[in-house]
Amino acid sequence: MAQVWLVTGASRGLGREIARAALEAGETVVATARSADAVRDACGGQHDRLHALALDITDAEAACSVAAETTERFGAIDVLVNNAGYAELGFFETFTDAAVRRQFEVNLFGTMNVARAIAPHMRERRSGLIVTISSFSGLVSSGGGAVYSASKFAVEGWMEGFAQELAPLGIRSLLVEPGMLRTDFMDQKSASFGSIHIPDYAEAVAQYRSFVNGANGNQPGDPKRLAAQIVMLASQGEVPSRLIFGDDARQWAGAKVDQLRQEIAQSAADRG
Ligand code: NJP
Repeated sequence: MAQVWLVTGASRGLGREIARAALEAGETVVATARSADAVRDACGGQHDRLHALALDITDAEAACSVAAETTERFGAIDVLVNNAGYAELGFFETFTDAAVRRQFEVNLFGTMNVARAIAPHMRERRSGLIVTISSFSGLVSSGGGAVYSASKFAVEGWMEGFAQELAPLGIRSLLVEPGMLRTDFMDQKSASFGSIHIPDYAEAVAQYRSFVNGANGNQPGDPKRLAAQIVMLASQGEVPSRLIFGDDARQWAGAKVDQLRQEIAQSAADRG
């Protein structure tokens, strides 16, 4: 029997590919983004198993309405893909407080809003899968990515614990850490950049901006491949707790683990 998927951020990028891949696999897909029309256009027009709804994930009430509408219409939500997100790119001190808060409002609190709206329906049925699109930047941070990483580290910490709370109730969780994917993520359509000019950082910021401009559209990761892998994993009884997607993500994550091991050993040695 077809499963019911609910995907956030399905108007573009990875969310669109996940919605399309789930449709191709025969599932019923409730695909959302801030404009339902944009979602419909992105995911294949008038497909009879596609239901496009407007959802700004920062609106907790709207998330509850989408969850209620979906369960009333289809009886269940089998798979939630908490995918919507964006990046504030640049050096920390070049961001206003409002920009940093906006980053958390979407990537952390928005993602929590959707999980909070849907988890009760999954708990009631003692069944469901929550796929959370985090990032390699949720495991590793670097200059220029401090604010985005802070929001994704928070997603990792929240979901790593929440997954353990859900597991005894029959709800499975998958945290996904993609490397750099060819989507709109680094484009001005999606990304925001620090607006405060600080001469001490000017040269480094200029270099960072030119890295982002060069990388935009040339990222190594194929969102279609990741989408196919997520749909395949969701069809299995057991899902891993993490999917680290792409050679780049696996290298960065591995280097972080090596560095932590060295620091743990050094800390033990320093204790004497
Ligand atoms: O980005 P993009 P991706 N409420 O810009 C939606 C993570 N990630 O597909 O603007 C509801 O093509 C937006 O919809 P709208 C990344 O952090 C990426 O790459 O309303 N939706 C659009 O559909 C994010 O969590 C890379 O039309 C909101 C979508 O989000 C996920 O992958 C690497 C919204 C963004 O599409 C998907 O990003 C990585 C809101 N308030 C992790 N704000 C990468 N691409 O390199 C935005 O490690 N959206």
